[in-house]
Amino acid sequence: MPSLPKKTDLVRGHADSGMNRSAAACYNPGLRSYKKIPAISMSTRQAQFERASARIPGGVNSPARSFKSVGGTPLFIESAEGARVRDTDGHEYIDYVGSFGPMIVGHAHPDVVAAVNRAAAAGLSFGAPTTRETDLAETLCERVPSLDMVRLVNSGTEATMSALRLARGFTGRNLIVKFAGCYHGHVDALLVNAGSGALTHGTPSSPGVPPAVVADTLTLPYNDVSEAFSLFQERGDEIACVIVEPVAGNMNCVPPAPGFLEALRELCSEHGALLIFDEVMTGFRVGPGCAQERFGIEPDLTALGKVIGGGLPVGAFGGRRDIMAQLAPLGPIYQAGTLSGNPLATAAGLATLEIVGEPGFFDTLEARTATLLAGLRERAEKAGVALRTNQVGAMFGLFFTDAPAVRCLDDVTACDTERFAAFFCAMLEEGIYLAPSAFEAGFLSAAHDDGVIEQTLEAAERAFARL
Ligand code: KE4
Repeated sequence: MPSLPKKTDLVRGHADSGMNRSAAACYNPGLRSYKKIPAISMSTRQAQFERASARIPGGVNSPARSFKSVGGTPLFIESAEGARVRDTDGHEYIDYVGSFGPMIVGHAHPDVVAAVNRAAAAGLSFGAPTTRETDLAETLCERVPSLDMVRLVNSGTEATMSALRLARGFTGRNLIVKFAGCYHGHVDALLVNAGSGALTHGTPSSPGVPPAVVADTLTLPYNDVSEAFSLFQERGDEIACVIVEPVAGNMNCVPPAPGFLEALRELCSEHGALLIFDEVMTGFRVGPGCAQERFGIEPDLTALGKVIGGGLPVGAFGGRRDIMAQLAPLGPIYQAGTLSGNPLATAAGLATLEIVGEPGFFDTLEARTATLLAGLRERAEKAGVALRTNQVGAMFGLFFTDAPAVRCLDDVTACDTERFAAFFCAMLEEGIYLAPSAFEAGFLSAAHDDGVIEQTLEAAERAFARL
């Protein structure tokens, strides 16, 4: 076992490593401009990354946080508030990652923190039902059009994995249909042509997944109705379910083409397959009733996560009562979880959903997102940089391409990911933290006010000039 650096070594290392990397911008929100400070030694971050990497594969607990595809060392976050995160070097960044979606009301929102503190003081976990779980279940069923019943779990992956099992058990069929570039968590059966980290690291189909497990997983191009139609014509009576991100957010942000979701709904109904909307990312991100309300499509099952936990581990899956009634202990299809419906996580989720339920919440966020993207396009054009943007609600995508549109995985992979990496690094040095991958969507929060958007655009002007 190699001798691991002791904490004291690391601290000393920081002090005298002399390892200076590029100057990191540091800005004081009060100053409306950035104050370049002398080159900051990057060794703190580097030392922390090396320490983490000694015990955690790749130094991260999720590949999406790695800076592998954009270069450099991940930020280690010390704290966050509103629209900003602060790293362990004391640098502040305007944050467009938002924990990859959950932090839509802003970091450390006082109402959410207070709700979690109150819950914590009453006990952390009981392994028994609590009324707060019922409160959350009722809230989700009231707001999400297709939900008659819902089961709470601890992550989006658990939600999609359970929904798949339920669909296969309910229909007695095995075939699953998914779409290239869509990511539904690291479920074995769905790690085929997956998006997000699986795409960023160029391993859309992960080793360790036995061929037999994915033999029943069929992948179609996103937004391609004719391919879906042909598959159903050929094998419709074998298909248990179609699982789709109603707005793809894991090959960066790709909206559904007009008629795409409607076609999937019709095909599933016609052939007795279940339509599963994976709304882990779009849930309470693209509107108060999720994507299914925005697009007027009722899936048979829905997977949720992220926002419904407000930053704590909550996932959920739900849908038609006749399907959900097949779940243990009511029915024979098994699913379980020690911490499912956890008291703190449900407190954070309920407090968050209360805020996003306020009148106009999503209209304001959608308008601000549009303002941000219009400003970015304008400044990119001024700098002679080919930039396309996609937006649905308060999620967006940036694509360095002069193609007329970005509608599927092939369009996304044809974009200039090198230029994205350069833009990411330039923006980071200007104090703006984008998702560290050309295949991840960006997210606004309620704390991204007009001043934050303006600061972002000023930073982008400088960053585009450096590309
Ligand atoms: P989790 O198991 O990470 O909570 O959720 C999996 C999942 C399922 N479905 C969709 C549509 C998702 O976007 C996700 C997770 N999204 C990624 C971001 N692209 C989470 C970030 C990460 O993996 O660290």
